[in-house]
Amino acid sequence: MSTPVRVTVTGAAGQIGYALLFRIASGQMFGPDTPVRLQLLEITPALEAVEGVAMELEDGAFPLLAGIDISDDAEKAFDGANVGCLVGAKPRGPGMERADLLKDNGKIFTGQGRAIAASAASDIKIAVVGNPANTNALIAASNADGVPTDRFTAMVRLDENRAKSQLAKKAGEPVSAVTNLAVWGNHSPTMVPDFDNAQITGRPVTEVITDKDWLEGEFLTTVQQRGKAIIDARGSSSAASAASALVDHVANWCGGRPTPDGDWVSMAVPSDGSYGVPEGLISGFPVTTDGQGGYEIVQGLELSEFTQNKLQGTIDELQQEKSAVEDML
Ligand code: NAX
Repeated sequence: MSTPVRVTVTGAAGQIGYALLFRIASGQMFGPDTPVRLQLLEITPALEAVEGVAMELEDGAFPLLAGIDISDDAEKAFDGANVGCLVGAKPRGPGMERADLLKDNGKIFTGQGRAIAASAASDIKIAVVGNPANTNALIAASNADGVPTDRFTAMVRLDENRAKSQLAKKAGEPVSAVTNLAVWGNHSPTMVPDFDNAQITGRPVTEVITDKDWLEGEFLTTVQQRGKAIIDARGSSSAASAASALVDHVANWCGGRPTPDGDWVSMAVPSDGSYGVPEGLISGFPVTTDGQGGYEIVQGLELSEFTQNKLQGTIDELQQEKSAVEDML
């Protein structure tokens, strides 16, 4: 057996944590031959709850689970970590403005950025889920002196998976037939699922689904509003699907499951200026991954005027979020 991958999961006692940890322990994130050590970070009042989750993990008797550490101290939780899943964040409370949420959660990510720089392994890779995910990733990256910025990513994979499943349903095809689906921009209702470049059974989506009004209307709004629809139906926010998307994100990036040839996946990564996204913003892009920690933004895609306009809207939002937290960068 190889050396265990050390995975820090923040917000480990939360809903997503509960759906995520068992998937990691069972080998779905890093493959069936890679042991994992889980390093769980929670706030002090949630430590007892996280102890309970750890007991259940033990009771799973997972052959790949090499150990579990629990802490409310970020430096300890990131000690020697190879991968960080930054899930923990405060939910938006009643009457709370988005700007307040940005500031409140921003403070969490300045501290965790510093802790990552201080104690994580030199190959650390970070996937941020806690909202507002893109801007939180930017804050963490800005506070992690000495850690290359391209190690900080945010999750838009749930949006990709949601978009794929809507297209598959409409086309009457299995979801595996939908490929090359990028989600551009922010993980928020301004996100842009790119049907211009996506394919179904190897053909352009726009050839298979000729109902342009549906693509530009219902499809887009269903994907953008899916989180709210789930809260309305379930009474709490998406958790298992978010955990599943995070498994996909990390597995493709550094868990030994590279992007298949000719396909791409969506990750929010620091922009290099591609497609007019200002350099440094952490934005959803189509990327190819090697499964070993490398990724590249796919170049040369053509965007329709419709998609280009939507992309500008989500970029504007990312820039506004960045301005609101400028003092934390
Ligand atoms: P929960 O409220 O169930 O869990 C959050 C956990 O984070 C709690 O246990 C809390 O104690 C912990 N926490 C708070 N501050 C912390 C800190 N400083 N250090 C460590 N832990 C801390 O929320 P859950 O449903 O698990 O969602 C977690 C985050 O994911 C939320 O911000 C949510 O908005 C976000 N989401 C992001 C998605 C994405 O696609 N990027 C989709 C799903 C989800 O909505």
